[in-house]
Amino acid sequence: MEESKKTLYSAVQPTNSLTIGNYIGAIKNWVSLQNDYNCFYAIANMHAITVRQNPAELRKNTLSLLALYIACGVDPEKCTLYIQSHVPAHAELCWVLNTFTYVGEMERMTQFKDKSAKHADNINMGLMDYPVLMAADILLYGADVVPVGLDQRQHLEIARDIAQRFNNVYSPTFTVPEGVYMKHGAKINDLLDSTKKMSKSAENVNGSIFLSDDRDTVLRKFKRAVTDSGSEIKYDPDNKAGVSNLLTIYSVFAGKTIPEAEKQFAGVGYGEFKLAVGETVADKLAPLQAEQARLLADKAYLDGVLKSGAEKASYAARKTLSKVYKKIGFYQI
Ligand code: ATP
Ligand code: LTN
Repeated sequence: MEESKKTLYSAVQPTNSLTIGNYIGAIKNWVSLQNDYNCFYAIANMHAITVRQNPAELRKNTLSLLALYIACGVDPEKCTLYIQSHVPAHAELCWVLNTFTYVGEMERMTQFKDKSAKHADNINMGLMDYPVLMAADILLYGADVVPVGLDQRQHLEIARDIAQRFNNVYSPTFTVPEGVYMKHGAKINDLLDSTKKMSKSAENVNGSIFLSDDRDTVLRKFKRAVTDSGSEIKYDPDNKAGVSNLLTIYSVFAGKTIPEAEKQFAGVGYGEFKLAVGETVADKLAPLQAEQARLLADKAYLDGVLKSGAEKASYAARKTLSKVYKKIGFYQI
């Protein structure tokens, strides 16, 4: 761990299988940033239980997600990879930060409103407190930057507000984090409804490409993807949302810029274009899936990564928490 490097924090919830939206909006950037920052990448299982989970599935998804991080190129030698619940300081700081957060502002959070509508039978306190736990995650490690998809921007803003509020009441304690959003790809949309973000818990699985999808499934889903009534393959998110979404996906998976992709598909029909996007994505997913499976077969290795990750994370988190406890007047022995 080099002291001169800035700190980066991010996490994904171990719910369902990840989509290419999660990959493009989050994990892919983690890999490119890991050499320049002191990185903490967590598996947010405490966030996951804000929506009811099947215990066996949650356990399985947790290890799968770790294997996926590594298969995608996140290097456990360079980064701290750990499970959120292995570091109790997250829950402890969350409690303190709760007293710096207003009920009204939590009720106004878009994700809370969306998830409350979707899970009307279980609008629990954790769902409402989700952004405060996320603030605790970030602030515990003094993160300077947080790479996430655009859907998390509101949560990041609240984390900044909470940090500033605390710093103003006491003295500078928390680093105020910056969100890092990609120019293209921070919001990959549903293949069947370009107004919605692609989500791993979408009702219609045909709108999402899962990283675990096999080749035929990938090709079939792209074949059905919505385009528009025109015929030109041009990046124009306002007027050609479906085509622009496919161009973004293609450019990321093919390692090309959007103008390069536009040039390549000039004069090509939508059918052929969608097949090319599907094939490019499927070609990239196959080795990733194979590597994930290889890693999952080596549980001792994965457990070792988690153990050392939890130790490193706990050490950093404890330091912040003890500073906070001192400032707020908790008697320490
Ligand atoms: P869920 O549907 O279960 O709420 P999700 O697909 O939104 O899950 P998260 O675990 O909430 O996934 O998000 C993990 C990361 O992926 C976050 O950084 C989030 O911003 C990013 N992300 C999620 N969906 C997209 C998307 N469609 N486009 C770009 N980034 C995304
Ligand atoms: N809420 C995030 C996952 C998450 C996270 C974090 C992201 C939990 N804690 C801290 C960045 C920083 C999501 O993507 N749904």
